[in-house]
Amino acid sequence: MNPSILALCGGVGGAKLALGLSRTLRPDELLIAVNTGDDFLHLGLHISPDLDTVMYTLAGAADPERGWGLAGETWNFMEAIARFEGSDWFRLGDRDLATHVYRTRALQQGLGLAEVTKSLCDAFGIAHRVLPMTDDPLQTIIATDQGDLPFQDYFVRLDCRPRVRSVRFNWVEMARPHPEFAALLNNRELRAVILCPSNPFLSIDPILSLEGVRPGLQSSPAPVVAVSPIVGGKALKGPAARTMEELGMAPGNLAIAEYYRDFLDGLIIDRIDEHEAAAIEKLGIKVKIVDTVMRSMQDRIDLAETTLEFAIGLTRR
Ligand code: FO1
Repeated sequence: MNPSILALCGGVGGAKLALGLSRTLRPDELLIAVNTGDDFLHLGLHISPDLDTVMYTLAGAADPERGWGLAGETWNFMEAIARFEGSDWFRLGDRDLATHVYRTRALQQGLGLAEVTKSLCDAFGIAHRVLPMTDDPLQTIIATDQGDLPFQDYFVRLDCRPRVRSVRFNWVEMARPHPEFAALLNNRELRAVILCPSNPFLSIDPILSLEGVRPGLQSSPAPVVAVSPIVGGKALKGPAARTMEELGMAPGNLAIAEYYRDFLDGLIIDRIDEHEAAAIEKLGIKVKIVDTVMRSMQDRIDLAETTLEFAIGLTRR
């Protein structure tokens, strides 16, 4: 395997584009590096929400309404565990449970997260390479007006209600990007890097914070293109726009472009945000204006094709 396209991805929003990319590129052409800052131990199980979401989405097995978890899920385990106070805020479906049990046991037996993810992908019939950003522990912590919260406590248990003051990544000094991810980032044959439409501060930033990743993006000969998760000043999914406000930024594509400006060559924004294009281009970042809302499978494929064409056509600054 010698992929030439690298995608960085978080959960539900990003996974839609990852699916489009997987329908556009051969398995040997694409590597998807996935955020693991949301991972946590819950009820004794190692949960990797973004890896699960990308995996289930690529397998065509994700629940289409929620975007996370499996379609056709049943919730007997959840109903049973709800008897024990405080155990049911994070919903694990009966079938989904098998993934977490398998992963937890394999990790306990000494396998790395990437190896376990490969076995899970094989079992789900996914030929494309889905890789955790790191095999090492790294935990996204949201500092809020209600104290420091691990990601899932902030996101699911408290439904993003606490005001975000800052975000940090525990153990980032010790964590290393997965060697396959690091090698591709530094490979001169790399043709493009795509930042999927995931939350820049909560889902992409953990990946960028790993040693060598941001410098690698700056010095790579491959163009780097992001698809914005913000449409009309709002996030399509999740709290990205609110997070931006709470972190003191104006929620919009310009602030995202500024945040990525040290390595970004191109930003894809929605037609509704066309008015932002000129200010973004002033930063030296090319803008492509398209429909970024992915409703159908064809939308996912079209956006993936447009993104690849745009990226490969760009020259690095
Ligand atoms: N998201 C929710 O909003 N509520 C849940 O109960 C929930 C359970 C869950 C279980 C397994 C899994 O892989 C993902 C799950 N998610 C749930 C999604 C997840 O917490 C978030 O979408 C991501 O962490 C954000 O990228």
